[in-house]
Amino acid sequence: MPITYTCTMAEQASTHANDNPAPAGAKNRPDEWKIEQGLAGAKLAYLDQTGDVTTENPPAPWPEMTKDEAAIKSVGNRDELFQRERKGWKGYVEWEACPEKKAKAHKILTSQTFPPNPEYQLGPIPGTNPVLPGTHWKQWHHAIGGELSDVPENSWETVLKEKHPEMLHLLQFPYNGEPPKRLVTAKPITPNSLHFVRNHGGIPIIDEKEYYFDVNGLVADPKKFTLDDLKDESRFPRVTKKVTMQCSGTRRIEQINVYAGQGDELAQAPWAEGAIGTAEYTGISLKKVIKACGGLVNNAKHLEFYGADTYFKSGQTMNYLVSVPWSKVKANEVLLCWEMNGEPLPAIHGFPLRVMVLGYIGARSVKWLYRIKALKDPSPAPVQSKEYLYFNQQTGKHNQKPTDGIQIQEMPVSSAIMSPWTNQVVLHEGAIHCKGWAYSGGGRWPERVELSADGGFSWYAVPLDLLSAKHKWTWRTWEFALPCDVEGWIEIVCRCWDNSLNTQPLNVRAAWNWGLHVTSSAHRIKVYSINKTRPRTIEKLKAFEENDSPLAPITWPEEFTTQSPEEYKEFWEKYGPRDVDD
Ligand SMILES: Nc1nc2c(c(=O)[nH]1)N[C@H]1C(S)=C(S)[C@@H](COP(=O)(O)O)O[C@H]1N2
Ligand SMILES: [Mo]
Repeated sequence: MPITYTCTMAEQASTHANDNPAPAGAKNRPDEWKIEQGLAGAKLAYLDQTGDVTTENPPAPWPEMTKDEAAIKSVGNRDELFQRERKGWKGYVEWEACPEKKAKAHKILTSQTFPPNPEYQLGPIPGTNPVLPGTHWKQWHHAIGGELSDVPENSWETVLKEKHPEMLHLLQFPYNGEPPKRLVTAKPITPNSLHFVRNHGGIPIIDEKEYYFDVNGLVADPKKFTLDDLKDESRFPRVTKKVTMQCSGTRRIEQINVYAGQGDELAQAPWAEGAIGTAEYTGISLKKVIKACGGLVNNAKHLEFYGADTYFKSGQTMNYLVSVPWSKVKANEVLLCWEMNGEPLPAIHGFPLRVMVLGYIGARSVKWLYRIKALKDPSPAPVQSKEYLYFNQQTGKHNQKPTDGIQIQEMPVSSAIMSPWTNQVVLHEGAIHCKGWAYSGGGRWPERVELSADGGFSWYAVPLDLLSAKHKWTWRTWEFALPCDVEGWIEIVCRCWDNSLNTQPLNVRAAWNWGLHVTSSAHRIKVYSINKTRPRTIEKLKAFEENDSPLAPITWPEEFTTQSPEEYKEFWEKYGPRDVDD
């Protein structure tokens, strides 16, 4: 029987609501049942139980859209204020060296209101691709104008040009996208077009010939470097390394599915398991560049990296700044790279030069690098000091301070199942074929991957022949036929042990945190198992076929008689009636 879907479940639900308007005088909202059941959490009042009487405080409405045109005009000509900084650097505005310019941008951003973040944590996630549009991020760029005017549109053009047509676009702008599950682990090395992308702003388009970056701050001899300088092998030995980069937001959707976090669509993009990728990078060790600048002075211990994109936070504009400790650089674990899988870096991945910090969260691997500054302390800039923090569960909106969070650097051990998918019906012959990845940060690597078909009580180790090759800085992809005798809903769980014998917490709750970072708990999927080696199942499957009745969706009731009256009668005769007489 062919199935034609005409509308989504959410659409059906809303159609029904419109069909049945509330009777006149009724106090219930049309979606009262959903609200009471927590299915429209953003509409719930909060309860204040601190007084004698409990009060209900409905959620605040978003402020009215206002715009103080005069105030904005008083800032001056935006095309002049925020004009191109450097010849051949499209979409780059320097904020960090220009406090006055920052103040003017702040005035523009605070003289008007912008639309809210879409509610996608306490309500349904849109079924579109792009999933989220990034409306206010686009509007912020347009509001600043000048060099940022057409950055959102240019960014999307670059996505269409450089990324695989099958990418799942989580956020259109700033662009955030991951490959579909079947392509995440299709190869141990991720093709460039399928590598996930995590952007906090637009994509600067930089002319290689006009490119240079500065090294300054606490170095003996501050210098500028062009790409040709770095490529001069008599000065800098070239290195090529296979590296897995993982965003600390990977698998965030599992945290969102249990409890909502802060909800900024950029900061908390609802990543699935694809915000991880592996590529072969070519470049040089940053340590040699620091040496070429005479080394660090005055007890410098950290290196701050500046990316040429513009990031907006709390009404402020800034460049993308983070830092790593010198100890990491000294160990030759921080590279400056211009090639990805044998090709020049794609624009979207940082052309012409990016930092690669081996074994750290992706956030430290700054793209479109234009400055390196040596500092005594870690970067005080917002991305380093106020984001990428790992809070404990008692810390959140109501009480958090950045210093309550651990700044995330090395990623812990993690893994994920790419096939089958949660809620999928799997017809098998006693083993469910599973595929996935496993990774550990900090230069550790997966030694063992284990799967459980019973929610994590018993575990099977994936035979080593079914794991991809071991490398210090990379993930291992794996596949395994997981023995499964039972039928019905089962929970498949995957966990990894790294070479230090670290493993993963067993439940999302154990590691849930307000920033929704580092979802490193064992990956759990619910699968409906149909084991075709069982005689009754074989028989039943024939009946499904004869009756042209589908196995999926699993929620469809069987449309045929599953037992004959004779068989039914025979059963009671043999085993006695339901209730005994004495
Ligand atoms: N300049 C700049 N560098 C950046 C970012 C950014 O937004 N701007 N995002 C960071 C984050 S959070 C991650 S996970 C990685 C993603 O790198 P990719 O887009 O090449 O996969 O880049 C990092 N470097
Ligand atoms: Mo990230």
